[in-house]
Amino acid sequence: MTKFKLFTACLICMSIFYTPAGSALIGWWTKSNYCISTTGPTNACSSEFADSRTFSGDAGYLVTATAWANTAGSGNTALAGAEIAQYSGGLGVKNADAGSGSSDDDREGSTPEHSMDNDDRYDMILFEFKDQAGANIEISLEDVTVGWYQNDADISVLAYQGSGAPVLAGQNLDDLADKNLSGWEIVGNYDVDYLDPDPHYSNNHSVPQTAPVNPNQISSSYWLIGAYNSLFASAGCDPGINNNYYCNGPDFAADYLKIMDLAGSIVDTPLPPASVPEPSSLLLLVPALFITLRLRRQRAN
Ligand SMILES: [Ca+2]
Ligand SMILES: [Ca+2]
Ligand SMILES: [Ca+2]
Ligand SMILES: [Ca+2]
Repeated sequence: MTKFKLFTACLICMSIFYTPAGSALIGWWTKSNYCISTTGPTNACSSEFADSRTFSGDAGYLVTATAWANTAGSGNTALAGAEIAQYSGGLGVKNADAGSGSSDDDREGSTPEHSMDNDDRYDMILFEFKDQAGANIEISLEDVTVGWYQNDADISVLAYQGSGAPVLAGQNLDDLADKNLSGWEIVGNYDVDYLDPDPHYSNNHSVPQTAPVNPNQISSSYWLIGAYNSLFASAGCDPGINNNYYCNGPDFAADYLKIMDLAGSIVDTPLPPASVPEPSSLLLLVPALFITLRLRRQRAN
């Protein structure tokens, strides 16, 4: 066997034993036929408000959704859990300040504030991604689809980069914008309705609208998506999206929307070492095989 043939054989050997880890685009749908379970007041995958909802995605991957809003404290500066509802157009939020008092979130929980909105409070949904066995998996989020909105559909997206699991209860809303304080990184603010040909801001819109997000391919098991919040505007507008209402604050064009689909790539994970040799180990084998061949030749001579 010549050195060239031996080297070729080693390359073939490496190609057999080492398969580069890849990524696959996975979709999750927050629709009733993908709903697996709920917790809270209702245990049905229906439109009632619940504490959490878990959905299946492609290949059995899971996502659990919980709702949050800045309803804690006298100044509504900190986050508290909210109820999450499921509609044909996607997920909505009813926060804890729903009521008709002067300090309440008026209309919250009824149309259009049965949705995730930024009228009076900032509604948000936390998405936690897991594999089929329930272990966390890291996702690079790529698309967010809104299945229903009224008025406007702008979102703020954050990804958790801290250690352990994030604690949102009592988290100061201002601190969320500071990665050093909260562990949350601002991924960006997106105008989901930017392709909608219907410009009427007061109408209901039920044609799904999808926005590409996360151009820097940040990955996390925990994603926080909220109705647009100017606190997170330091990331700026998404380049190429031109909407006069987008960055002028939510008051002029408040956002009322339901999240229907998410799509993202699963971040590469190392292959099992027991059955698949590390590439570095294979590279070490190459000189070893040359030495073995040379010793055999010397003995033969
Ligand atoms: Ca709401
Ligand atoms: Ca509201
Ligand atoms: Ca918009
Ligand atoms: Ca808006």
